Amino acid sequence: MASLFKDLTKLSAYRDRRFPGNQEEFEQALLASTTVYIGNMSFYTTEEQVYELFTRAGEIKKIIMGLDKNTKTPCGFCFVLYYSREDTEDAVKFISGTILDDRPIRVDFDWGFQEGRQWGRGRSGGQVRDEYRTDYDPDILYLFVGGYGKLVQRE
Ligand code: GTA
Repeated sequence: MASLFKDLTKLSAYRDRRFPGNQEEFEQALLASTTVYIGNMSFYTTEEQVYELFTRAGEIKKIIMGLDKNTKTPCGFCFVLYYSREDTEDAVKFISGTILDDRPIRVDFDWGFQEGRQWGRGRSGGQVRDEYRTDYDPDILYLFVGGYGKLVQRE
């Protein structure tokens, strides 16, 4: 099947500042990659739930849950590694925007998983984006400790 993702501008709006290469190498990695990033997940979504949804796009090689680097608990993102590029593109095309645990998830091409990328990079341990969040999320209780937004999801 011909790729629908030849236009680089449609590949991903995200640029990983820690990618070890230039912009061209980053774009080439995105075009060839069989890894997707999933964002806007509930902190309570399990690896089994991710498997059940993402296996609809194709056979999964590995799932890596994103974890808060301090608490070592899920913090709202994960990586899914497929065997084939076609399945990777199908995950972005058909699964992005669907609801998982009451949240519309975002599926993005990723340049490839490396050890260390499973940890949130925010100063409070979770994701950077959560520290800038101003909108109210009924599933999340905001506590402000030491000037940085610390997020705790309600039981
Ligand atoms: N493929 O969209 C993504 C994506 N995101 C958002 C994170 N990852 C992603 N991968 C893909 N697509 O491995 C990956 C990261 C890492 C892991 C955790 O998830 O590569 P993180 O979310 O904690 O940290 O990553 P990241 O990605 O470094 O943060 P982000 O959002 O890009 O922030 C970059 C810079 O912008 C920072 O300097 C931050 O201070 C600033 N920033 C971010 N959001 C805002 C905002 N709302 N307002 C102002 N500045 C902001």
